[in-house]
Amino acid sequence: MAIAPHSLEHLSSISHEVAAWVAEVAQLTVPSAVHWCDGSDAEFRMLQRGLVSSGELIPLNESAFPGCFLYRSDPTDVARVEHLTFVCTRSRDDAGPNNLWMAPAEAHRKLDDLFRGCMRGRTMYVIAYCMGPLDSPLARCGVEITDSPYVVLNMHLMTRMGRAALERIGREGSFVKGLHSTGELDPARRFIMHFPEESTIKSFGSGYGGNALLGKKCHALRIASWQARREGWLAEHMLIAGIESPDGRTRYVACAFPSACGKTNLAMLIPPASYPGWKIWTVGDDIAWLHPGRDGRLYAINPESGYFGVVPGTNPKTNRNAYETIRRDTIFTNVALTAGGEPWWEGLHEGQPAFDWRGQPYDPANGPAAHPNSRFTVAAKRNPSYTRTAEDPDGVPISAIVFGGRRRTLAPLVYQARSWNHGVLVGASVASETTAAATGEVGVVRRDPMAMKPFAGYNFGDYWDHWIKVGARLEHPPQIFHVNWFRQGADGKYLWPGFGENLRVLRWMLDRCDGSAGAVDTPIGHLPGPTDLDVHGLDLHESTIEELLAVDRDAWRGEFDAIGAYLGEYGERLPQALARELHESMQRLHAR
Ligand code: SAT
Ligand code: MN
Repeated sequence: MAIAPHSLEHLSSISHEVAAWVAEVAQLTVPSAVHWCDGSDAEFRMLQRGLVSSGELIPLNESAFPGCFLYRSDPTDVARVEHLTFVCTRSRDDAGPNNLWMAPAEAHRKLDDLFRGCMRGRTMYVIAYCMGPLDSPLARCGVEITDSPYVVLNMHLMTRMGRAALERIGREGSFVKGLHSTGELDPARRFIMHFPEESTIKSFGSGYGGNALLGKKCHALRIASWQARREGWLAEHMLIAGIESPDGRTRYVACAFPSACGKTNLAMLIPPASYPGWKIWTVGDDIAWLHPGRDGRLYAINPESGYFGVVPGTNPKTNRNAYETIRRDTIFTNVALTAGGEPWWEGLHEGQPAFDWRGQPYDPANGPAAHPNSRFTVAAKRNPSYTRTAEDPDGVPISAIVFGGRRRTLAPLVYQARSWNHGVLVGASVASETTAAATGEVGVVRRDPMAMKPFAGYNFGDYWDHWIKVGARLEHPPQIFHVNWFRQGADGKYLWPGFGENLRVLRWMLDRCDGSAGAVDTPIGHLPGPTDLDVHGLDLHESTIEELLAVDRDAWRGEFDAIGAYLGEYGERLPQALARELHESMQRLHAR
């Protein structure tokens, strides 16, 4: 078997390390062929054709959805598997109570046993990729080896991959190693292992999303968060959006919400008719790498170049940009199908499903037609609100950081932290109801600090300490806020209209950054006073606005007891500065 990169033969700069690792993996996994991905359109089309002829990809109605395909994953393999995801550091404490841990030697042994001979009769693909613009000093590279052509197609859409990335690795010499095989898709033989000290990922037994597209959560969050701590930056689960106001200024925000809580919708927001002259630009919808800049501000790049977004609920009203983006050149995973060969999902409000996400004739008795975690994969450039600043090697300056969760009660629509360190406490205290993005019960409130619970590659105590240190280096730190779009009334209906109207809340934040908007001081932070938030033209009763902006001291005391107990789990690793912020917040809540 030839393992030399035939198609890239003339490339003199292939790193010896890459070549040696590929040879080592080929020896372990015994593929029948090795394909070095060049990242070209021709390669993309060739792989697409192959998957169509094997029946794994279904071409969708070509006139309504040109260049679009449906992929059905194994029904047991439809979401991230947090209970099978491990951080394998030498010291268990370095992984922290926030991660499942396994000793590196044991994890390697376990996974190598699974990988041994697993690619027999299959092609092994070598995907060199760059997370971030190819010419950015803030970008970092990796190589994913996989036996899944579906993964290769997704990586084509989501990352800058192939020849140029391989060249950069050749120049730099360093890269993250990601080894992936779908194996037999047996949930009992499925593991996602991270070795941050070795910049290595091993993922076996799943072909889905964050389990298998190793550039995404595995590299750009878990491994990168570890690298970032060493190098003095932050790798975060955040969208990045530019907000252009009628005066022509564009200011950037980075927002951390858990999976399936509306990051993509906010990043692609279309201003309501009552906001003429405003425009939202999408820099990223899922991950931000944040670096202190020379001017004392915080700069962000989006390491990805495509979206892996939740499909259900997407329609012209909730997200017109996404709705238009995914009408061409998109891979749909686990959506339903109409009789006319068009994709269908709950919340589309047009057409009828004929086949559900498993490919069975649709019967409402079997549950939703599209899987609740069904996804679209599409290149970012397809998005009408895509901005070239996403390619800026230096990133975009961040004015505000926004944390948020999905909370039926308690958390008000918006509040502002008093300082950077208070903001770190606000982020560390985030709790949210679980969603279909991960396997497990949906709708249970759990602590999800900075929306990073499933993604921080090390001990949260050390992570918060790192946040505090990064803040101390910023002469002009972003203001930090918390939002909750999901507050419900006693009748179970959402109190806030959400979607485009969220711009009203963003506007208050930007005005706070400028010092031009009012606020009232409360024990949890600064909230808009009754006249500070623009609710003009919204059909909202005064009492609803009051409810949205209320701080129930008794309920918050209970919440802070829970936050204190949670932070206490980090023991010695909990930074002093954060313990102090917690103490002061408690004092404010108990003061009369
Ligand atoms: O499956 S992914 O991890 O890529 C998407 C998500 O859960 O945010
Ligand atoms: Mn995500």
